[in-house]
Amino acid sequence: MTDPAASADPAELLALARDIALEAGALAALRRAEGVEVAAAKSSPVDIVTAADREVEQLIRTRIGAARPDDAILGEEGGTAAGRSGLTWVVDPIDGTVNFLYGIPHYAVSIAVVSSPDGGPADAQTWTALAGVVYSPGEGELFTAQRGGGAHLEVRPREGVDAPLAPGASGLMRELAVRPAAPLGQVLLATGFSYDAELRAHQASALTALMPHLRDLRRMGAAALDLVALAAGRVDAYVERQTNAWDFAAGVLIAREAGAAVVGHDGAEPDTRLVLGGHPDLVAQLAPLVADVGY
Ligand code: LIP
Repeated sequence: MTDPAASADPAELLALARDIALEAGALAALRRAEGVEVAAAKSSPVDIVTAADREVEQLIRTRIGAARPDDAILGEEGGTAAGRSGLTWVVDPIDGTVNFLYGIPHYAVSIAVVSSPDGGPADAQTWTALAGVVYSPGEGELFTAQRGGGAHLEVRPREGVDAPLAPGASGLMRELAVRPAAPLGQVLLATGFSYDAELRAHQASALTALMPHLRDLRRMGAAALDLVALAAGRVDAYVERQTNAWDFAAGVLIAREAGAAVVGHDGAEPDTRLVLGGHPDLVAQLAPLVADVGY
C-alpha cells in the first residue's frame, strides 16, 4: 500500500472534520442545556460517561462513515472500527466530560485524522497527523490545523447563548503561535490528573516537587483544550500522563502547527505514558525536570 498520507488531502479532511465537529458540538451543547446525568462509570467511579458522550460519538461516526466509508475510526466510547484506507479518525466526542457533567462550559469535541505508514491500526508512535479540530461549543472557540498549514482559532457564537452565524458564515479567524520560551520560574503549566486515585496521588506529589520551579499550575479539565491553550499562548507548557489517543491526537497537531514541541516519554512521540509540550527551548528544560521529579 502506498503511504496513505501521500494520497490524502489534509485540507479536504480538515473541512470535513470541521463540519462534523460543529454539528457534534451543537448537539453536545443542546444536551447540556437539557440536563446531563451519568450513564455509567468506566475505569473508576470518577471516570464517567454520559448519554450525551455516546450520542455525540454516534453522530460523529455516522457522518464519517457516510463521507469516508473506507477510513477507520478510533473513538473513546465506541472503540475501533477497522478501515482499509490507512486513515483513522481519532475521536473524543466530549473531552472534559466531568466539566460537561457539572455544567462548566470548558469541554470540547476533538477529532483528528491520522495516517498509518503501513496502513495498519493507528499507533501514536508511528502515525502522521493530517488534520485536527478541537471545538469548544460553550466557549465559541474552534481550533483547527492541517499538516503544514499552521494552526488557527475561529471565534464563533457560544452555542445556545449567542445569536448564531448566518448559514455558511465563518467566525473571526486568527493564526495561533505558542508563547516565547519563558524563564522556568515564570512558566504557567497546564496539567491534568488521572482517574486512578493511586496515580493521581503520585502525580500530585511529583507536581508539588515541580511547583517551586514554576510560576503556577492550571488544571482546566480537558486535555484537548489544554493543548490548544498551549497553541494559543494561553499557557507556557502542558504536561499530563495517562491521557488517551482521543484526548491528545488533535491537540498535539494544533500545538505543533503553532510552533510547540510536543514530546512523550524519554523523547518518544506523545502517548498515554506522557504528553509534554511548550516552546521548543522550554521543553528542552522541562523534560529533564519532569523526569527528575518522577512525574
Ligand atoms: C479527560 C482529559 C483530562 C484528564 C482526565 C480525562 P475525558 O478526558 O481531558 O485532561 O485529566 O483524566 O482523561 O475523560 O473528559 O474525555
